[in-house]
Amino acid sequence: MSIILISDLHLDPREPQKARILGLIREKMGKNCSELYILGDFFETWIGDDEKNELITETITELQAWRSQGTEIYFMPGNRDFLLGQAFGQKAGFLILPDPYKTEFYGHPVLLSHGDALCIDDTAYQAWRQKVHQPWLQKLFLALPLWLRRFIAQKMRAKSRRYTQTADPLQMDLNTAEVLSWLQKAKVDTLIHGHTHRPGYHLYYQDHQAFTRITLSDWHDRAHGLIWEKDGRHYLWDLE
Ligand code: LP5
Ligand code: MN
Repeated sequence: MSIILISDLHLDPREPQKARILGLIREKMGKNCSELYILGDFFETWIGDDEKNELITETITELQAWRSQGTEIYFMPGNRDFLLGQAFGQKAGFLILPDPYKTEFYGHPVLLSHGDALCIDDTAYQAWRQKVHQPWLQKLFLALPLWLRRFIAQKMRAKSRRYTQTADPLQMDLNTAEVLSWLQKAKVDTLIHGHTHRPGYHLYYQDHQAFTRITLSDWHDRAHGLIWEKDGRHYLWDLE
């Protein structure tokens, strides 16, 4: 048995084939997967649980298929789909996790996060994050008609695209001191996150203790994730 972690699929109604890859993974590895963790930015944007399109319907069907194979699904919101709520969680059959979330994989404590809250050097982003996490503003946004929400989300995406093309990549990465502080506070040695689209293992050593930060990849060109085996081995994989 194993646990699978994925993030940053950015499922988009304009690219329906991406949702189908989830089906391929299920056929290949689903039977041995007891838990599937989706660590944010599952959707390109999420403007409310009342949005309807073919991609959303297909995704619900696909996640139900995972569940009927015996996989528990956990979802943590990212910076694109933080408006995803209980209504959709219930339809899709997953549990929504807070960020960060501490759990154990076969006895090994791990901390899970989307990762954006740890990018504290990106002050423009953190200012925006603080604003859009205010409950009153979210309530106001969710009360707008769908066409207007779609329009605003498009504008936000365009602004973000312009910003990320010119901002310093180092400044947009996770801040190491903040990562270590989260890990020490949670009393765990391993952080697993997405968001930066820079997959890899980062090792740190502080106060006579080793820490690992595992970064998941996005699904820009193909499916990626992390497999955590029952015997404690874990590795990043690519689905060709
Ligand atoms: O997402 P990505 O990878 O491109 O970049 C992120 C940061 N950007 C964002 C913004 C999102 O992409 C926008 C998603 C829309 C969600 C759906 C609608 C929800 C509305 C909620 C209202 C309550 O997260 C980017 C980081 C980067 O990661 C790396 O960490 O740098 O941060 C920025 O781009 C900073 C910008 O300053 C963000 C400003 C965008 C909003 C501008 C307002 C436009 C309003 C238009 C109104 C008509
Ligand atoms: Mn993200």
